[in-house]
Amino acid sequence: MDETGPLTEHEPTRTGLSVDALHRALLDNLFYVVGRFPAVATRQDYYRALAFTVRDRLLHRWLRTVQTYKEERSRTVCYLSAEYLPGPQLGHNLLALGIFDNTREAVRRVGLELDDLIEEEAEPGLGNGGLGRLAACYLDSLATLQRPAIGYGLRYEFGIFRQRIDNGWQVEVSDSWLRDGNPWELRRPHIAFEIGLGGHTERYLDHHGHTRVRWVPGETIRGVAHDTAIPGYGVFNSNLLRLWAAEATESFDFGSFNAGDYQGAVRRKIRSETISRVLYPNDEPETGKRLRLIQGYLFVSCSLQDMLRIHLAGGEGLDRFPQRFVVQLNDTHPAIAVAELMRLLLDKHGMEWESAWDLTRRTFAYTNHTLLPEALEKWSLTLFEETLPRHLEIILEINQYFLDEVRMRFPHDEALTTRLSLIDETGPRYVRMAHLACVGSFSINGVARLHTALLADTVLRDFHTLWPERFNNKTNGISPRRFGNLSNPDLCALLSRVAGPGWAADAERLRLLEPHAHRREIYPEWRRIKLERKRALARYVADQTGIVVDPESMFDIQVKRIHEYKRQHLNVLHIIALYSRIKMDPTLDAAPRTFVFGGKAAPGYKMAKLIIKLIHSVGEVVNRDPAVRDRLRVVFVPDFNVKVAQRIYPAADLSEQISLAGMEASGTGNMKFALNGALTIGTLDGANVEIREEVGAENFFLFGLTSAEVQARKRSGYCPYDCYRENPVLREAIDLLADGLFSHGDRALFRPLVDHLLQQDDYMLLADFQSYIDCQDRVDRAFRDADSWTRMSMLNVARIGRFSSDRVVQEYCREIWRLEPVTIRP
Ligand code: CBF
Repeated sequence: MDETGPLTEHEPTRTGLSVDALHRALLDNLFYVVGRFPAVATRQDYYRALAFTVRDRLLHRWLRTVQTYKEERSRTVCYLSAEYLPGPQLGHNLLALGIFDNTREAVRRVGLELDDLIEEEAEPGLGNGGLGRLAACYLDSLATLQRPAIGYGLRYEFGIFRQRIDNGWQVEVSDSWLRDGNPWELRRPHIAFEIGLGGHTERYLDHHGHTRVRWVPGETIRGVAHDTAIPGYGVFNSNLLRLWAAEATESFDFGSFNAGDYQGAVRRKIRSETISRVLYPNDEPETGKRLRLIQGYLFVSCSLQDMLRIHLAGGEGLDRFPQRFVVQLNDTHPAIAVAELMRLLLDKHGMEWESAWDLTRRTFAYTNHTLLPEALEKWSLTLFEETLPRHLEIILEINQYFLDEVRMRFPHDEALTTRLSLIDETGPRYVRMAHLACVGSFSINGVARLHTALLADTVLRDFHTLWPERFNNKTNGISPRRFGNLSNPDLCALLSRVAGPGWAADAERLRLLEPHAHRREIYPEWRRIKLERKRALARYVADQTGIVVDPESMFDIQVKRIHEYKRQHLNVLHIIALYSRIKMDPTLDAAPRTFVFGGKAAPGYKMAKLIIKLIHSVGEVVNRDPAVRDRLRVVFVPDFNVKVAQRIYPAADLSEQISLAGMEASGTGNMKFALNGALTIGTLDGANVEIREEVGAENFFLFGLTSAEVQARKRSGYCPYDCYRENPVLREAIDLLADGLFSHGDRALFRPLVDHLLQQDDYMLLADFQSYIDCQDRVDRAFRDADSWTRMSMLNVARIGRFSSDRVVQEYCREIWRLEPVTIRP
């Protein structure tokens, strides 16, 4: 598929795609950029040289793309996201450029294997989980669909912590992903903006005699752009991910230096740079985190200033800004953008309030990603006032106009006004960022049909009453390139052979596999590929944990953030129940299973950390017990991230999507597993509902309460202890835990967990327990019928195309962004 001829004048080393060109560029870069020569170069040196080789080719495309977008005055979407989890770049970029095979060959010429170089890459962990990964999938799809887009975010020096396991406990280790440098990015010192912090505001009269406001910040910091090219798959378009790093405006304070205060001379620099130093873990209380507020403000302000710069350089007036740019707020983290755009328009560009507000409201669209009340950001008014005094003034003014409008429409409902207010005044005063995002946006969307419906019915109910027309749903999707082609090349080759090529750029074509799902002659190969991936995972698990697992057993996998609502501990209760069943009846006819877990717990989230300990403790007992030897294994794969995920999804037989209905906004792991042929056991939560509709109820293992039933049970006074009392299997499982079987007799270790389940059980594990156990029995029977399982697996793959991020991005483009494709010619 690639050119392989000799290097010609038409094919320069910096852009040529042939094996010769790539080989020569690799050696050139090794010498001239990395500064090493083959005799001493390490794999890391070669990885870097290869990354520079690929980057040259990307830059070539990116420059052409920028030129074309500029000439055509293309409308651009700017995706504002505090998190991105792009995963390793090398493999992905080779795939996009269509030079995987040629590069493999070029690397072989220097005596190395491409896969080993791909392994060398450090992963940019600039996100906590689903939300950041989703942003990365959307950037991939935007470029592939040839839509002009810029992803804006923060260049954290330390990403999400690396997870080590020590005696079954999670230990957080800092993630210095930039230690060896980042060959994919370009630092752009000429694209830098200042932001203010603190200080006070002043009123003055402008030359028209109008009162204006000037913000006199207490300090200023610079954000400097770091750009990474995001190539589309199989097209020439290459978009941009622009991340801001905080720097000091003055690197050195000569006053302090001359006065002999050498530390003081650099203190401000150090403090400024701290701002983009580290990604905050989620699932922790927001209140009081000044640094996090500043982080959000830094990237939002720099991004908006950058957009305005680009727009004005195009020669059009500010009134045309909403025609040229649309800005998507990825959750509430960047919601301060609403106030910041107002500030820039009012205070810097001299606009009047009405025009500025009209322009702002036509610019922003907001995606909500959670129903968890604790994840809906709010900031204390005092903190806001100290940090962003001008923004607080603007927010209060927006609020005044907004609440006046509400009162006009609902004159006798002061309670409604109080609920809708941007300021929470029920106790100490807070700014409600989700409300700011709603008021400032022309579109508000959830990320799965159920989630959007629940948003409109619960968390954002009053906004829905006010503006039903602004609400819409965009069910999440995943990149078939990253989670298909890259993760599971053998399966993808089979898919292309059987269903035909082209599905990677048009996932609906996976449907063409459907008629083949009944052809038994394909089954052995389908199973062989799965077994190969399971073997590879088994090797990895043995290497990471020392635990040997049987690739022929059912791989039952739950990988995601550890959170009570995701209910990893429900999975554990099933393991305990199964364990004790086998102990009681060694002849029990059940398929051998390997339970695989993976995921990080927020460092301050004690219960989630205890769940990790629980998984390890149960694993320790089960894995050691000769009575269940070869029948059950429990493993926890440490440090779950995109790289590890790419190993895990292809190896799964069963995908655990078992959150309490109504809690998971969408989930995207569910889609990645299904694309790789795993069957799902799940509740009617998030996108599971739609996945089940697509793949067919008969190819999905459903259990548990619906979200309506959950609400009804809670209303009628849910008593978990009743479930415990009435169900002997459940009682036995919980008692074993409480009595210390899995904690060397220590009855205190899991006490908080047991107490919480028996007394409170917010996430209703006990209510769903029996239904889960019964469903797992159905899974067991189904798995033992290998042909039927294979057919179900194939049907899952054939019908999962709707969950491609390309489909979602097309919907965003059509229904929110009004964005057309722009073809870039080579
Ligand atoms: O929408 C993407 C994902 O976002 C989350 O991870 C989030 O951080 N709010 C949700 O928890 C997921 O359900 C969702 O798929």
